[in-house]
Amino acid sequence: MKLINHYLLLLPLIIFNSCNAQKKEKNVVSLKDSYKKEFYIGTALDVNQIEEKNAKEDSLIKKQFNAITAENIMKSMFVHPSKDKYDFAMSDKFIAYGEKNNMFIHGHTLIWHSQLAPWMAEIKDVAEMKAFMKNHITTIVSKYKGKIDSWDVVNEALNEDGTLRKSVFLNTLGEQYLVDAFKLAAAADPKADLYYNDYNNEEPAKRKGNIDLIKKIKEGGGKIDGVGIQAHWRLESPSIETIEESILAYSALGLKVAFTELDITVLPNPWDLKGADVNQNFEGSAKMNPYPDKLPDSVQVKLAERYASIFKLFLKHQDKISRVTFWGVHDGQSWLNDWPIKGRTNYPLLFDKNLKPKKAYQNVMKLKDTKE
Ligand code: 9MR
Repeated sequence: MKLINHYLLLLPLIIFNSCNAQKKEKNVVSLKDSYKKEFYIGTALDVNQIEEKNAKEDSLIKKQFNAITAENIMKSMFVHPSKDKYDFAMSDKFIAYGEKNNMFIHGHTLIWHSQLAPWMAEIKDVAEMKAFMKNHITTIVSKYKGKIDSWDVVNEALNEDGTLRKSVFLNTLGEQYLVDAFKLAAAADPKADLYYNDYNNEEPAKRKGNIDLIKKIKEGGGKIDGVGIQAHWRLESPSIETIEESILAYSALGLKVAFTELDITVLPNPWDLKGADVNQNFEGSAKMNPYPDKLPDSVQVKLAERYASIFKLFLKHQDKISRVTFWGVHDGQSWLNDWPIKGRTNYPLLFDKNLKPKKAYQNVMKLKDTKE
């Protein structure tokens, strides 16, 4: 009897606790849920992630992100390794992953001077290059028609001064290759959003070149829907003002703006060092790899503040921004551990190598009212 009485006394507390737990569970939000009204939150996936090799990573990806880009496997050297051979085994898995998880699927990339199959780099003849472009773009875009939501049709066609980069495409077809690429992609899937994607295209000179390029594509009759600013950024640069000017300038052309490969390096860049010899070998240099074991709190805070000011700007212009994609899920997989110097330990993303959310994650989440 006594026991039952005790239980009755405790009952309100038990009910209160369980309601609270439920409430807490409801409030456990993610990046994708917090930003669902503003823009997609994406990540780049490597082969192991596409193949769901690590259950913990997989559940983090599904919980936090609603858009995916293949970090490497859709590049031409992988999907079109020889003239008469396409290999879609991995890209089919990538698409299946996105479909299964109701994710926005971005295609990266159709026409890029880098990671080309060796046979493509050898094309010198105009007719042969035209035939290549038609076959390559039409085959890939048609195969995933209605499945891939947006494409990087052309990637990194500009030099830093805004002029057109010399490439096998420019050398054979001249600047018309840009218009042709967008026309071919639109013909193969009229509903997919078509993007031009580049790095440093928020910087004034390159931005101006990018604007001219977009105008050329439009004047030539190509359909272009958006511009991808890759956003491989640093703690101190580019400035928020420069990024804002770019969002405004590109959207003034009627284009969507996507941040397609966001990460922020916290490591020194040897090319910033006065008098540093570019050809010097920095591998294994302690000065160039200052945080091999742990990121000091002071830098962690700087990174978090940098992410907060960037996302504050993104929120301000959310009506112009379609997607913000991080270039990787966690620090351990980032390409920045190997560039521009191999074998360093970098900390550019929101999750650390053990998949723990960093202070930068908390800051990005804090900007949103997470109780909605
Ligand atoms: O992250 C990618 C890395 O694994 C590859 O080795 C590299 C090869 O060029 O490409 C990296 O991704 C690049 C992207 O495809 C285009 N923009 C720059 C990215 C970082 O280099």
